[in-house]
Amino acid sequence: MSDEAKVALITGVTGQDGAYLAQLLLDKGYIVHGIKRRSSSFNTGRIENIYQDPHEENPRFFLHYGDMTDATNLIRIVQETQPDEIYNLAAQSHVQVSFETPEYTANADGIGTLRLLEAIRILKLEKKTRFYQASTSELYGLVQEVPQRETTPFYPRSPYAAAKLYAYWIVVNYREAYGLHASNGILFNHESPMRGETFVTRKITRAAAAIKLGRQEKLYLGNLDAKRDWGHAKEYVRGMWLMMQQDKPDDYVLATGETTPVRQFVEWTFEDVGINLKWQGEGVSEKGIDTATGKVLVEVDPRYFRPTEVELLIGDPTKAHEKLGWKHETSVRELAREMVVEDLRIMQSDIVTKGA
Ligand code: NDP
Ligand code: GDR
Repeated sequence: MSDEAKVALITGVTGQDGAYLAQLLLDKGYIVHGIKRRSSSFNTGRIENIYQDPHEENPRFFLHYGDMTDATNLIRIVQETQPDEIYNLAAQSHVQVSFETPEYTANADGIGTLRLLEAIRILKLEKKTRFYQASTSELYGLVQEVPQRETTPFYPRSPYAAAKLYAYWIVVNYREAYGLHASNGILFNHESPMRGETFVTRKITRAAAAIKLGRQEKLYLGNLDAKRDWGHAKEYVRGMWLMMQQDKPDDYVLATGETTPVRQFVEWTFEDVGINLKWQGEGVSEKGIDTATGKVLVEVDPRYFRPTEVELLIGDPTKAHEKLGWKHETSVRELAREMVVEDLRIMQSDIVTKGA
């Protein structure tokens, strides 16, 4: 490797993982280009701390307007930036929303991946540019094997997962057909204080903080029995980078190997704000009740049920341990605490600022 700084291009840089990855790569001395979408409201909150005014001296972080549904735009950005590594993190990433917007999800998440791969090929960057694809444990869907590993058969259960299945295989195909250094990270759920507010963990931690501060009455959730293998996003982006540093491209599971029901995550989070819950009833009638006051704080709302659900995810990260030297550090219990403590802090400072 020469002494020149490596150049990375991150799609989805304004998302949870994009923000952590951009920070990691800047810390490693990379020049980082990110693609952001035009939005009528501010959408760069997560990367505010690393944003550099282009007028500063020697900036290393650059943002470009773009969209995964716009091939000419993607080709131009790849051409202009000539990246050593592309991290394709952009996606319509909400599973439930994908049932409402299946065609858009297929376009952005599935064909969008193809557009980027084609950009590499059209620009003849096959030998220079390495490619990371944000694949997902949602590919496993309906349980075929436990724990799930790289060889477990896929059975997608949503338009999102079906779109990501196409993306997974087109990455494998371009690797085999054109010799691209292209890898799939099959990442199990990973969360953080920067997690989007409508994913279940953040929805729970925000609600627990708001209920504690008297700003919300109740939390409505869907399937409390779903089990997820939750890790910390900050650690998972390091795994992405490690995949790009290997001599040979390959596909890897990143997971903790531990699974937790949604109900348990709710209990922990409320416990961390000083509320003990007991559960009463079953199915749609199940309720979470404050043992101190008898108030119902958690209810099930079938509107959050999915037409087809993924009931159980638990990953086997042995290959990543052995080949990448990657291992998760934060337990799901610690993760829940970090998230709710941060949401409490944000809401308390909001109260002070607004006097609300
Ligand atoms: P987020 O939803 O937080 O971020 C998604 C990013 O993609 C945002 O920057 C978003 O922009 C951008 N985006 C969405 N649609 C488009 C589009 N059409 N064109 C360009 N950009 C677009 O997701 P995460 O950071 O949590 O996840 C990153 C990737 O990893 C995603 O591909 C996700 O599917 C995948 N994944 C995530 C896992 C997780 O547990 N977090 C697990 C496994 C895979 P904007 O900010 O404007 O909305
Ligand atoms: P998931 O994450 O679908 O696993 O996809 P999400 O947090 O949305 O759901 C996890 C589980 O919780 C159940 N659930 C609820 N989910 C939401 N969002 N809201 C609720 O009110 C609620 N109640 C119960 C869900 O049914 C589900 O079983 C995430 C995304 O980041 C994907 O992009 C990524 O690929 C996968 O993780 C791995």
